[in-house]
Amino acid sequence: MNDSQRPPVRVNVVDGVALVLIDNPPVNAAGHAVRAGLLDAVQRADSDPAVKAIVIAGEGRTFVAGGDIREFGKPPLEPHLPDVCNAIEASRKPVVAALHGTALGGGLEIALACHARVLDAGARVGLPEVKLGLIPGAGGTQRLPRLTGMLNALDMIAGGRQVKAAEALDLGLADLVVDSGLRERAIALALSLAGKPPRRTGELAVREYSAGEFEAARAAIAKKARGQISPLKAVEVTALAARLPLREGLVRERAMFVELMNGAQSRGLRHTFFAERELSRVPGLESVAPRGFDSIGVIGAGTMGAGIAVALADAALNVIIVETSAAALDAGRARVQSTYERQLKSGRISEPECAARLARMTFAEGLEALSSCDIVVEAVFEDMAVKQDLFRRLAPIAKPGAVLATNTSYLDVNAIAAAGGRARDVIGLHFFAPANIMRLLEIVRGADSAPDAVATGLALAKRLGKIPVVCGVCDGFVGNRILAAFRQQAEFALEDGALPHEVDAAMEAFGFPMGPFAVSDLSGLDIGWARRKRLAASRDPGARYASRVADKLCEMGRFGQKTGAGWYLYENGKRVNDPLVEKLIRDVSAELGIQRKANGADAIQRNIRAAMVNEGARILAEGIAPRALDIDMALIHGFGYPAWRGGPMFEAGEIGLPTILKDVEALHEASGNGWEPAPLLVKLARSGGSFADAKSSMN
Ligand code: T1G
Repeated sequence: MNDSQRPPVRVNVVDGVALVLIDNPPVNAAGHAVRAGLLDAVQRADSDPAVKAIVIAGEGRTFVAGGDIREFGKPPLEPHLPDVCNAIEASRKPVVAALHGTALGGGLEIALACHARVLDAGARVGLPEVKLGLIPGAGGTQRLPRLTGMLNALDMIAGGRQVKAAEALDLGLADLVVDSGLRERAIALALSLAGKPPRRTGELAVREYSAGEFEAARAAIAKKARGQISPLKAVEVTALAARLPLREGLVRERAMFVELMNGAQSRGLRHTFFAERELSRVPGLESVAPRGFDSIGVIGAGTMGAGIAVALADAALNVIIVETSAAALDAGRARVQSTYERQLKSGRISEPECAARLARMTFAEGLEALSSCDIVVEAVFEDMAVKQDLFRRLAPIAKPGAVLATNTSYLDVNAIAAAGGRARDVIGLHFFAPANIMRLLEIVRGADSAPDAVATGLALAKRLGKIPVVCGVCDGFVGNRILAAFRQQAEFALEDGALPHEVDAAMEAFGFPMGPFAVSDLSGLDIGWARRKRLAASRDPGARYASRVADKLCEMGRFGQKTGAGWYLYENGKRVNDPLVEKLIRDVSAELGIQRKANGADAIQRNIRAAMVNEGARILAEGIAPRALDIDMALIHGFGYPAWRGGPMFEAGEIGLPTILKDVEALHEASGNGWEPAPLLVKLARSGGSFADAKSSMN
C-alpha cells in the first residue's frame, strides 16, 4: 500500500489502550485528512468501553511538524485544528502524546491538548509560527504558558525557537523523556492515568510572574522584530492566558491567527519558506546526478579561504588548504584556530567537536597537494590575471572529473574557466563573508559548465547547509548586481537631499538589519572604489554618476570602520554622524546644481526597492537567474532583505507591478541613462502578468 492509499490516521486498540498513529509523510503535517481522522479516532476511542486510555503518536521520522502550510490562504476546511485539540483535551479518558522528531506548531499544540507528553530524548518541540508571520492558532498561546509559565512561553512563542527534550522536561512541557521504547512508555503512562481525572492543560492556572520581566521580554522582542508584526502579536495574545479563561483566550487567539494568515507578512514568509526548498530544484537539472565528493581543496587561506575551510570541516568534509608559503599557511591556520576558539568560548561547539573539525584539515604548500581532491575551491586575490594563471597551473594537477570552483564575487567565470582548458569542470562558488556563517552561496554556471558540475555545486551547498542560488555569468551575478543598483540609488539620495544616517534609518525601518552606509563602512569603501576605477573606462558618460562623495571620501583615506572614518566617524567603537561628510555632500549637490530637498523615508524606500526590482527583471530576462524566487532568496539570505517581505520580486507582485513600474519611471526621470524600465517589467505590468510566471532564458 503506497503513501496515498494508507489512511493518514490509524487506530490499534491493544490491552485497553487506543494507539492513534498519524501517518502523513513527509512530516505528518496536520492537513485536513489528518485533522478529520484524528478527531474521529479520539472521539471513537473516548466512547469505546473497551478503551481505557489513548496514545497519539506519529509514524515516520517525526510527530506532527505543524499545520499544513500548503493549505494556508485557501478556504479552511473543518474540523479546524483548535476544534481537534479541544476534543482531545475534553476526552474523559487520559490522552498521552508520544513525541519524536520535531513536534512543531500545530503538532506541539496537539500534544499540549493531551493530558501528558512523553518525549524521545532526541525530540525537539517548538511553536515556530512567528517565522511564518503567524502566531500559534490551535491553543499554543493559551496552553503553553499554563505548563511552562509566562516568560518561558513568551520566549518560545515570540522567538519561535525549538526546545530539546531535556529542556522541555525542565520547563514542565514534557512529563517523561525516554531514550528508547517511546510508544511502550507512553502506553504505560496512559494506563497508569486510566480511571483518574485527566490533567487538562486548559484548566491549569498560569503561575505568577514579574510584570517587569514581562515588559523587558516584550521590549527585547519588539527590538528584534525589525518591522515584523507577528512576534508582538504573539506577546499580546499569550499574555491573555494569565487573564482569561481558556475558551475566551482561544477565541482571541484564533481571531489574531486568521488576521495574520490573511496578511501580507505571512504571505511573504510562506513564500520564503517554500522558495528556500524550491531553490535546489533548478529547472533542467532535476535529474542530473552530482559528482561524488569527500575531499575538498581550498586554495588561499585568507579571510575567505579560511572561512570556506571552516564551513567544509563543519560539514564533516576533509579539507586540504594550500598556500604559496609557510608563513601564509601559518597565518591561515591561525585564522581557522581563532574561529574555532571563538565558537568554543561561546559554547557553540565542544572541545571534542572542535578537535574533530581541526583534524579534518590539512595545510600544505603547493597545488600538488590537491591532486586527489574531488572539488577544488580557489579563494585567492580578486584579480583576473591571478585567477587565470592559477587555473592554468591547477588544470593539469587536479584529477580528471574534479570540479574546479572559483570564489570570485564578480569576475567573469567564463574567462577564468577558459584559462585552464577544463571549462566543463569549472563553476563559480560565490561564498559571502564570513563564509562559515552566511547562508547564501551563489553557484555560478559558466557557459561551458557541465550540468553535473553545477549539480555538484548544489549538492555541496546542501551538505554545507547553504542557501543555493544557481546563476549565470555577469558582473556581480545576482546579489551584488542588485546591491550595486541599491547602493547607487542610496548615493543619489544623498546628492538629492538626504544624509547618510537618514538613508540608513529609512532602510532599517524597511527591515534591513543595517543601512547601506553603515554596511559600506563595515565592509570597506576601498572595495567599491577599486571596482569603480576598474570600470571607469567603460562607464556610460551619459549616465548619472553616483559616487562623487564616495570617491572623495576614499581620496581622503576614509575607508570606513577600519580607518576610523568613512561615511561616519568611529569614536570608541561608536558610530557618529560626521559634519565633515555632511558638508562634503552639500558641496557636491551645489557643484551639480541640485536644489537639495529632503526625501522622506517612504520615497527613499520606494526608489531603492524599484531599483532592485528593475535590476531583478533584467537579470531574469537575461537568464542570469532561473526564476524570480532565486533573486528573492539571494537578497534575503545574502543582504538582509526582510524575509517577511518575501524578497523584492515577490513584494513587487504584492504591491502591483504597475505601481512598481511608475516608481521605476520616476527613477529614470531622476537618474537618466541606465535606469530605463526593464522591458520584462513593462510587459508584465501592462499584461497583468507576474514575475513568478516569467520564464527565464536560463531554463
Ligand atoms: N506543511 C506542509 N509541508 C511542510 C511542512 C508543513 N508544516 N513542513 C515541511 N513541509 C515539507 C517541506 O516543504 C518539504 O517538502 C518537506 O516537507 C521536507 O521539509 C495552527 C497552522 C519540519 C523541521 O513551521 O521547520 O502549525 O520540498 O525540507 O529539513 O499553529 O520542514 O520536499 O516537497 O524542511 O527535515 C508550523 C515547518 C506550521 C514547521 C523538517 N510548523 N517545517 O525539516 O525537511 S503553522 C512549521 C520545518 C501551524 C498552527 C499552525 C521543517 C522541519 P518538499 P524540509 P527538514
